[in-house]
Formats: sequence, structure tokens, C-alpha cells
Amino acid sequence: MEIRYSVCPHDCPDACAWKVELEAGKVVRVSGDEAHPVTQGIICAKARYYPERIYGPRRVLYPMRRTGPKGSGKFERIGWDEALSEIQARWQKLIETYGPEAILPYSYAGTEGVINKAGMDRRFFHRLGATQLERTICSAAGSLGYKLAYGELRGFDPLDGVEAKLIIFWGINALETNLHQALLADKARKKGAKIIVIDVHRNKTARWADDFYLILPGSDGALALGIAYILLREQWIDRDWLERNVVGLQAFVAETKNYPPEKVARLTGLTIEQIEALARVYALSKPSFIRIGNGLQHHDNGGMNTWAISLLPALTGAWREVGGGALKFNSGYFPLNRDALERPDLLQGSPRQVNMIQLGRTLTELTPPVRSLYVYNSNPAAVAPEQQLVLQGLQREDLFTVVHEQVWTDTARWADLVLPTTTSLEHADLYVSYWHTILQWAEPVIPPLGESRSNIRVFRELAKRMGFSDPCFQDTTEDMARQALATPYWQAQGITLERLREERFIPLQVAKRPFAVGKFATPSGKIEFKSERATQLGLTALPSHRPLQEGPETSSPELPFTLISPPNHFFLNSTFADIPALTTKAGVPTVEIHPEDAARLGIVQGDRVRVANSRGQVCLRAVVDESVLPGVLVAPGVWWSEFYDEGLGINALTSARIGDIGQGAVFFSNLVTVSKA
Ligand SMILES: Nc1nc2c(c(=O)[nH]1)N[C@H]1C(S)=C(S)[C@@H](COP(=O)(O)OP(=O)(O)OC[C@H]3O[C@@H](n4cnc5c(=O)[nH]c(N)nc54)[C@H](O)[C@@H]3O)O[C@H]1N2
Ligand SMILES: Nc1nc2c(c(=O)[nH]1)N[C@H]1C(S)=C(S)[C@@H](COP(=O)(O)OP(=O)(O)OC[C@H]3O[C@@H](n4cnc5c(=O)[nH]c(N)nc54)[C@H](O)[C@@H]3O)O[C@H]1N2
Ligand SMILES: [Mo]
Repeated sequence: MEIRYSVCPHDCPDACAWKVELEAGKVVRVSGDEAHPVTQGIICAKARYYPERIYGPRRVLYPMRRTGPKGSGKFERIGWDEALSEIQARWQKLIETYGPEAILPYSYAGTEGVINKAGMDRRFFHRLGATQLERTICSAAGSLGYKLAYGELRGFDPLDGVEAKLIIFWGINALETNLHQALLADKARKKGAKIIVIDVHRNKTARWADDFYLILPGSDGALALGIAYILLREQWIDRDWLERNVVGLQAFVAETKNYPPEKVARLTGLTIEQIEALARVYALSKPSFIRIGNGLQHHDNGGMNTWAISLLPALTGAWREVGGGALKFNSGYFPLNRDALERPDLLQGSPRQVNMIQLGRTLTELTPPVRSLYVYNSNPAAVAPEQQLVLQGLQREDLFTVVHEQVWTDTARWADLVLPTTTSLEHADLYVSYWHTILQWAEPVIPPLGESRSNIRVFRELAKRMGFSDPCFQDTTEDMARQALATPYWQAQGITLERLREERFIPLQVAKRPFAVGKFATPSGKIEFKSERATQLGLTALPSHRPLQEGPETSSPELPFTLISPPNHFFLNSTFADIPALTTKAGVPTVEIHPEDAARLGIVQGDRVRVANSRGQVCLRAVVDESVLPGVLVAPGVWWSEFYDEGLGINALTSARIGDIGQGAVFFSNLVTVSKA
């Protein structure tokens, strides 16, 4: 038995430190590293199945070439040399005939390892001049909304949150999506803190909280403004702090007059008493913090609503105290030298850009067409909206698709070439978190399985074949880690690769009260209650409630339900949905429906129901429960297509429409009908 250490690479805020047990050179157990200040020996239910992920039957082990029709699943094993030569030959021909924009890279955060997520790949596609991908599928709108207020994406160190006396989980299902935030909140609760959840779904976090506010989708901005109305009416604000730190307050105060409790009750589905109680407990508990989630911003008005919520801790002066304020993301604390990693200077000219959310439209409608798609770190056949269009695109015989994957995903099935990649236990990488503030480094724990090769290695080899001579295309992982760490930012002073190797994880220097003395990265240098930038982005200059394009205020007898499809407890986006032990625990794809709606439609518990709109239809099992409001449906999880009765997944129903700011996704602003199947 041998013990080694690693880091969980998945797209999750917790970025856990792993203890990995090996027997005869094989990984037999993955658990939490007790020494890591945030992980504290605890990891989620998913990661514990890592040995099955590494050694499971779904693992891609060799380069494979398609032999049958697209999507038939017929492939033959080929060598790396052959695979890389084929890519080079086909791309060179495409470039000669159509130019490099005929090629589209498609990736997201399959790994959060800095080097394998966005490094050599970016250099390669910059130099190639390929069509550029706007990577906005996850959190673009909310991140920009938060930045409208504070200018950058940082809050406080979550470890300091244990000092709080009130914690609001707003549009975040922390118990399932940010486990260690829930564990820290529990510590605060033991010291007397109260936990409140504001959500459209009585999820696990809501059931565990002290108080729960079940609101209508897309009504968060109205609720935040309604709370502000009461804080101002009662003078529960920190005048002195506000005077020094914010701009636009007067105009904001006038705007909140449009959000009296009666109106906010109508918009949110809450009672006036509930809104009054929420404002009171928020104002009078100190310190208080709001953990702002990703769920609430997957809407047409997600950027605006995040901005509105972000302003509440400024009104009460919550930032004055340790553990007070807000936490959206902390990516802004990691001062890596991204330019050195990604080398945007290699880009000549300005290739066209396409939004990753609109992959389906891109593959079926864009002219001149994309003729080759290179997918890595993502499973778009499952996760991207307008799934029918995505699949239609992937079926195109004239599209040369390469998928670099660890496992045989839905997307891999449609590829011309499938290339095997290493897992994080088989390659080295540097890890940041978008929530905690600890930098980590992991060495490989086992050799690569089969013939798998890491992202950095494959892009290095492709660069060589394409004749790219810039020395940066020969950089190793270690070279790139050093380049990333060579930054002038004070938070990273003294952090070297050598130290990281020695210590595995190093906390950044983060102020205890980061915004106590205001110096904000906004245009005005203050927290912006009124924002010029917002108007440039197409919003109103002051936060306001805007109805969803597809939501409760626009529903009709033809499309009466707003469908929410948040992450599943047992999967990480679509990752892990291939592990039998986890899919068994997860059961089958379900949809939660309010008892009144179910009764009206003659639907009972466990019925097969058809959820549909103009984009597609999906068969799900009904769960009749007051976990949702009337008119709202919740279908948790992005499953692989084989788990859905008719093969189409939840994203057959979601729109590739772009949200209010940041070109973000509107996964949860979707109207549907439901009927017994
Ligand atoms: N187990 C697990 N963990 C994960 C993931 C996973 O797939 N599985 N995915 C990871 C990724 S990539 C991300 S981005 C994060 C996301 O994690 P979170 O930040 O928790 O976001 P979601 O789970 O998308 O949504 C959170 C909650 O918002 C609710 N919601 C939807 N619409 C609204 C609304 O209009 N208002 C309010 N107040 N609430 C609303 C949803 O019902 C859900 O309960 O989780 C990460 N962690
Ligand atoms: N309906 C609905 N759809 C959603 C969401 C939702 O809540 N509801 N959530 C959205 C959100 S927030 C997000 S972030 C996206 C996430 O969408 P994706 O980024 O596509 O996430 P995953 O489904 O986890 O797919 C990641 C893939 O990367 C692969 N991978 C992991 N490590 C490596 C590596 O080192 N190299 C290579 N080449 N591949 C690797 C994994 O095997 C996995 O198949 O989904 C979005 N889609
Ligand atoms: Mo995400």
C-alpha cells in the first residue's frame, strides 16, 4: 500500500485535495486530504468512485477511427502517428481551401487544471487562426453582474465565513454543488449562525437550512430590490460606510420605491410577511454573508439579478466585518499570468467568434461553415442547449470531428477520430479554485493508462506537425506552471513551483476584510449602485426587475411551465454519469411537479410524462411534490442519452438564446408543456 496526493480536477468550487491509495501500482481508493484546510479529509460521493472512472469499461484507451456511419459506434484502433497525421492532413487541406476559420475548437472546464484547461490549446488555436470560441456556458452573466458592483470577481475567504451569524444561500444548492461551503456553514451554525436558502426548488440545501424561501424563477432581482426597499424604509443601512464606498445611492434609493413589498410578493410568489421577515433578519444579523449561486443567473435576467443581490451587503455595511459580505466567485484572487499561458499575441488578425452555447446553430447555420470540430474538456452532445441542432450538426458527413476524451461520451460517439486522454491522476497540473483561495499542485500518481496523452502533450505534437516554430510550443507542464506563477501580483509573492511541489498547497494572501476600506476596480473606484457600464451592456443604469423571455410572466396555456434543470447530486455536469454505482444511486431522470398541477393533468407519482416545447421533447418520471411552486418544473441532472427513454436529453428542451449580459446561457428560462406519456 502506497499513499500519494492529488487534486480533484473537476469543475466544482471545492477543488478538493485528494489522498490516493495505491496497491500494486493501481489506484484503489480516493479520499480527502486531512491536511488541506478546506478539504479537511472530506470529499463528495462522486469522487470516491474515481477508481471506477479510471479503470472502467468506458475508458478510451487508444486512438480510434470511425469505420461505420456517423454515430454508429463503429471504430477501429489506430496508432497515434496515424491519428495525428490524419488531423494534420485534413486541417491543412481545409486551411488551403477555406482558411483556418473552418476549424472550431470546443472546450470547457472538464479539467480545472490550469495547464490542461487553457494553455497549449489556446496557443495552438491562436497560432492556427481558428474560429474562436466564447466560453460562456457556465457563469458569464452572473460574474459580470457581480463585477458591475465590485469591478472584480472576489469576495472573502470562505474559511472566514464561519464567523458569520447569518448565511444566505441564494440560488445555490451548496450541499450538493459546493459541499465544503455547506460544511463551513454548519460550523458557523454550531456557533449560533442561522442558514437561509432562497431558491426555486426545495432542494437538499433548502431542507437542511433553518429557513427556506421558495420563489418564482427569475424573480431574484425584484426580491433584492424589495429587501433594499425595506432596509431603506427602516434605516437599516450603514450610512457612514455607504458614504465612503459607493456611488449612485440616491438614484438607487429612488428606484427601490418601485419595489414595495406588495409588488415584490406578486413577482416572487412570497408573502409580504415573508419578505419583511427576510429583510429584518438580514439587516439585524451581523456578520452576514450571501453565497451567490450560479443557478439564479442561468436566466434571461441573470446578470441584472446578480448585480442587484450583490449590492445588499454594501447597503448594510456587511463588508466591515470578518465573515461579512458576499461570495460569488473568488477567481479574481488567483493572479496567474494568463497571457504567458495562452499567448494571445500569437493571434494574427481577428478570426470570427462563436458562442459555445450556440454550437447547434453554429454547426447547422453558420456561413461559411465550420468544417472541423475539435472537442476536449467538454461533452457538448449532452450539455449544450438545443440538443437536436447539436446532434444534427454532429451528424454532418462533411464535418471532420475529433474528440479527445477520457471516456466514451455521447459526443465521442459522433466523432471521426477519438483520442484517449489522461486523467488528472496520470498528468501533472497546477490547480486554482473559483471559491477557496488555495493554490495546489499535483504530480502524476500513476502512469497514463493505455495510450492516453494529456491535452498539453497532444497540442504540442499537433503544433510540431503543423510546423509552428515558436519555442513556446515546446514548453513542458513545469515550464508553463513557472510562467503562470511569474506574476507581479502581491497575493502570489513568493509562490514558486518548487515550493508548491514541496508543500502541495499554498494559501494565497487574502485580506480578512477585503472590502472594508473601499478601493474597487470599477470605473468610479467605488461600489456601483448606478452603472454607466451597465447601460453600455444594454441594461438599465440601475438594477431593475425584467421579466424572463420564457418564464412565469410570459407563460401561456400552450406553454404553462417554466423548466429548471439544475445539476444532479451524483454527477458533475455530465461527468460520472457513466459510472453504474452512481447512476444506480441517481435512479432515473425525473421531473418534479407541484401536486395541484399534477392533479389537473391526471399525473401521479412515478408516471411517465412527456415534457415538450418547439425545440424537442423528453420522457421523464414524475415526482409529485411541493418542492416546486405551481407552474414550475425541476428536472435534476444532465444524463447521458442512453438513460432517457427516447434518447433525447434534457437539453433538447433548453434554448441557446443568450442572456442579458456576458453572452451567458439561459438553461433555466425555458417554457414547456407536460403531459402523461
Ligand atoms: N454534484 C454536482 N456538483 C456540481 C455540479 C454538478 O453537476 N453536480 N456542477 C458544478 C458546476 S459546473 C457549477 S456551475 C456549479 C453550479 O452549482 P450552483 O451554484 O449550486 O448552481 P445550480 O446547481 O445550477 O443551481 C442552484 C440552485 O439555483 C436554483 N435556481 C434556478 N433558477 C433560480 C432562480 O431564478 N432563482 C433562484 N433563487 N434560484 C434558482 C436551482 O433550482 C438550484 O437549486 O456546481 C458545480 N458543482
Ligand atoms: N440542462 C443543463 N445543462 C447544463 C447545465 C445545467 O445546469 N443544466 N450546466 C451547464 C454548466 S454550468 C456547465 S459548466 C456545462 C459543463 O459542461 P462540460 O464542460 O461539457 O462538462 P462535463 O459534462 O463534465 O464534460 C467534461 C468532459 O471533459 C472530459 N475531461 C476531463 N478531463 C479532461 C482532460 O484532461 N482532457 C480532455 N481532453 N478531456 C477531459 C470529461 O471526461 C468529460 O466528458 O454544462 C452546462 N449544461
Ligand atoms: Mo458550471
